Amino acid sequence: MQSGLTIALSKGRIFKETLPLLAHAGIEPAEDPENSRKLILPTNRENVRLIVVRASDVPTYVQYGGADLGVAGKDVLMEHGGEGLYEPLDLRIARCKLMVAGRMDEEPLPGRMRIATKFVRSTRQHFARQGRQVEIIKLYGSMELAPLVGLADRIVDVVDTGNTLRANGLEPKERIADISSRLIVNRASLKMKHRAVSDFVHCIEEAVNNHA
Ligand code: PRT
Ligand code: MG
Repeated sequence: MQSGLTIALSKGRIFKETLPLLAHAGIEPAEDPENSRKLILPTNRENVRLIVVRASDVPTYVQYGGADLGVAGKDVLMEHGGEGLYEPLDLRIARCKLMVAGRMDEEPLPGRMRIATKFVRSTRQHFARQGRQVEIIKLYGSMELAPLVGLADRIVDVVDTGNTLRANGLEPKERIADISSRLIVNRASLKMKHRAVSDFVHCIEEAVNNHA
């Protein structure tokens, strides 16, 4: 893999929406990760392989050189902090919004709200910018439950259609950021494998513009 490229992706929407962009660059995975237990997927290109990791682990793999490149949501990148990463492209896929949400039948809020979220860093920044004091409760999933059982006053989560909020009697209250997925590159790979990386980035950029 000296001159080859390793690309980190997560299963699900990011994988599905990245596939057409990879196809434009002439890259097709040899197997479908949804039906495979393999974590390293060879492709039709001898010098390109994909690794399948948790969405929130993609920046970490790329930061430490476990992968040369990766695709990660801006929500995930904001939490990671972006150290050691170069972010050359907005892929405009897996779009959603980072929102503050609360109950439709919300009671008057206390002076110091409790916010349940897995997006601790973005939440802290958002409320600090507004000069509002909040207590942040870290969760790893199913945030929508927290305001229903009195664990928190509100939540911060990514929202697409809003169906999950509605199904749980919640509604969006404030928008924190528009989110899309980004191509990220390991800074050392950018230097050491400059030709391969920049050719790949240009191909993907072309694909993004064609899809627009
Ligand atoms: O599942 P895991 O814990 O490994 O990670 P993950 O949930 O972050 O991964 P994944 O694959 O679900 O999401 C990858 C990226 O897709 C995220 O980092 C976001 O940038 C982006 N994305 C786009 C979304 C959504 N849309 C989205 N709707 N990520 C999550 N959701 C969730 C949302 O929070 C809600 O619970 O999907 C649910 C349905 O959304 P609604 O609003 O359409 O009902
Ligand atoms: Mg998920």
